[in-house]
Amino acid sequence: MRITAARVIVTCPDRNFVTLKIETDEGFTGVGDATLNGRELAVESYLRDHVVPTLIGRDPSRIEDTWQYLYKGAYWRRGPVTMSAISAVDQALWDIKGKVAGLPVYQLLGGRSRDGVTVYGHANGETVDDVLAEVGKYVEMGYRAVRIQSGIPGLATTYGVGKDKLFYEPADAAIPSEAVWSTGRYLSFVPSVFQRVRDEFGPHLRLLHDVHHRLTPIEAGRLGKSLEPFHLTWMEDPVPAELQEGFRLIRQHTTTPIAVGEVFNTIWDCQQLIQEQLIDYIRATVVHAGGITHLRRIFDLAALHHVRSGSHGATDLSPVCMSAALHLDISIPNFGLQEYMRHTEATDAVFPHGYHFADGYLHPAEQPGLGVDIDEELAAQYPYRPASLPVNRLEDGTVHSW
Ligand code: EZ4
Ligand code: CO
Repeated sequence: MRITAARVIVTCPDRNFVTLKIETDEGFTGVGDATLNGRELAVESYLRDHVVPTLIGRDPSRIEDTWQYLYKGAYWRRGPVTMSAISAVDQALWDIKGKVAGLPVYQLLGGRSRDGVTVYGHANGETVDDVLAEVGKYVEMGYRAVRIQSGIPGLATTYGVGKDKLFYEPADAAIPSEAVWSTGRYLSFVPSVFQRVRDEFGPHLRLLHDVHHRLTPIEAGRLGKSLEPFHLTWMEDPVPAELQEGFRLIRQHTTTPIAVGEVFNTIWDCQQLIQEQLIDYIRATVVHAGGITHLRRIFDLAALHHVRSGSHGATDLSPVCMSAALHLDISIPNFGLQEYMRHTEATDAVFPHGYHFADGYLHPAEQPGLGVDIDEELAAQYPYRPASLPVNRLEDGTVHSW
């Protein structure tokens, strides 16, 4: 079998998505997500201008070889643009392999290790009362785990707290909007939010919180310690993670579990974090970390060191990525938790998929391959709209990290 064509499709059904579709001479097709929030067109060009011409005539069954060819052959290794592009090819080839075999991809990965993929939803609110109402809705829908984000008194807006509920989208303007951040106000307020959630929902609902890289290690240690009475499942992205050994300091100060890695794109970004057991959950996901082939390698390293998976699953990861993630989640031995921010109806219509939510779990598609496709005619009705993630500043105007 040979690859005869590959197309990069950019569409904006309520947000931008980049999708690769590969065709073969035997009629099998495969899809891969290549969306990089706020930098979509860079990946589109990388694929269209540099990758697609090398795919034509290639044997689609050679997944590992194609991965190595694209990773090593480019000379310039790693980085989110490169790795999202490689990921898209990898997903599409796994999709094709599954269709050829007549099996869902999770069967090719060793079959089920569990009955369902436990997911968490996002309960966001401007006030704690709003947050409590949102948590109630998720509990009602059957969720077993909920991420808690609240507006902070004295701050006009807070990243992670959106107006939309089930599908919050932080990329809101062509030129980045700007927000003001105060670590002091944040650190003194957050424990009171969790106190109210535990008072109302009891000890058994799994709770999470995302710090979005905004603290220093010692501040993160203080936050983790102050949240210990509320026994979170995880505290996410407490500090920027370029400095992997920085996590040692957080570890010395708190037993609150740590999750990190939604911005990681290779195993080299988390090798030390995993090998020194400085984290509990690795949040790398299929689209940004080199596809099923590379992410499985990360999860295998994690399994050796008692680290479990906790893949990113916000709305900017398309239903194609979510489909691929679920095949990995259901099959690996060290699955932890999967983020699941639902997509809008328009997005779901452009990407018909076979996975479904029931009773707090997502279940991967049972169709051969990934069990997801792109409706190209519908996609063409939603042209690209420039949208960037916002920039964060301290009260004195200093640019601060997410
Ligand atoms: O900021 O997906 O855990 N989820 C998150 C998300 C990310 C966006 C970035 O594109 O942190 O809201
Ligand atoms: Co996050």
